[in-house]
Amino acid sequence: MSRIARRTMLAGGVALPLVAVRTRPARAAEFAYKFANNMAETHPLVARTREAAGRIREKTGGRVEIQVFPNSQLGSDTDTLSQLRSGAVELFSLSGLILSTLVPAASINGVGFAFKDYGQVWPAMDGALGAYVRAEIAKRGLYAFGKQFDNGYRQITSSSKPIRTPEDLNGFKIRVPPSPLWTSMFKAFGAAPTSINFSETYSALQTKLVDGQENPLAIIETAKLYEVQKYLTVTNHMWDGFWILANRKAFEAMPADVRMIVEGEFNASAVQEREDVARLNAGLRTALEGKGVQFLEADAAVFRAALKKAGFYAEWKEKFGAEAWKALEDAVGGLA
Ligand code: X2X
Repeated sequence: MSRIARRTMLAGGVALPLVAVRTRPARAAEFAYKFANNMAETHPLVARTREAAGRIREKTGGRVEIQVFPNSQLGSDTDTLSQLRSGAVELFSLSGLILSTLVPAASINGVGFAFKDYGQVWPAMDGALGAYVRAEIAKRGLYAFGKQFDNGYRQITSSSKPIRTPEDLNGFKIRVPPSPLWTSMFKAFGAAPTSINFSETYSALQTKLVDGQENPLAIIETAKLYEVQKYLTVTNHMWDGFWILANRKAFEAMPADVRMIVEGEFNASAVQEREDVARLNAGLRTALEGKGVQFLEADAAVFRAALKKAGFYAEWKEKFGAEAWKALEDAVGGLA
């Protein structure tokens, strides 16, 4: 109710106490934060994020109100990362590989064929390798929560031809997310990669600006990429996850006990989302085949040998530096 309206009422001699005519909630949240992500509404990351927000509201007695914006509603990943840094967005889940444009070490988990399986992924990312990356993130004014959401093992899709061997990638026009490691990797395969944010990927495939892309099955399904792609090659060429990032000033504006609730609930949701993705994966091949996608098996050893021959591992060992490379090899064994 505006001040003028209130005055009018008083002038009119209405005896209602002011509190009875308030139209806004009794108490606005002390911390009203935005959480951005690039996932379709149907991806488990979105539901788990909303659940975390609900538990946080409850456990903080309404002091913290987190509004979730899926589907790159607040902008592309590149754009949202800028907003996170400026504080226009307070929370954002982002692939470490894209974050590497700001924090170079954050793409370390994307080194081709590094993680044999999830039995290597989670101990590393929840352990020493993840701690190393989080410390690097902290140097850039951002705060990364302890647990990551799973994105998944990435697979190559194509609308133009089946990809069976690294030679099939020769000159292949493929969308990759904006990140030097992705571009380097697909150049090493001999492909012609173009950096495109996820928010533009469906239309880039639909208009044939590019012929292919690579993503985990859960995204190919929930973002409906199967509508514009025909073949899927099971390469498992990289494992990718989403850091849950906070603008550090916004995070530290909350008292310590509130921060603990916020991070604790997001971490709990991240662990549940990992299980959701694992469960989804079990049925996704059949589901996607049912939608007309043709699956092909790839010999990972042949793809890996192609990267090695092109000097990919040597290049990235040099770029990441000895400390980061050791943290990775401690987790997955010798690479180069
Ligand atoms: O941009 C992609 O391909 C996605 C959705 O997997 C990431 O966020 C890295």
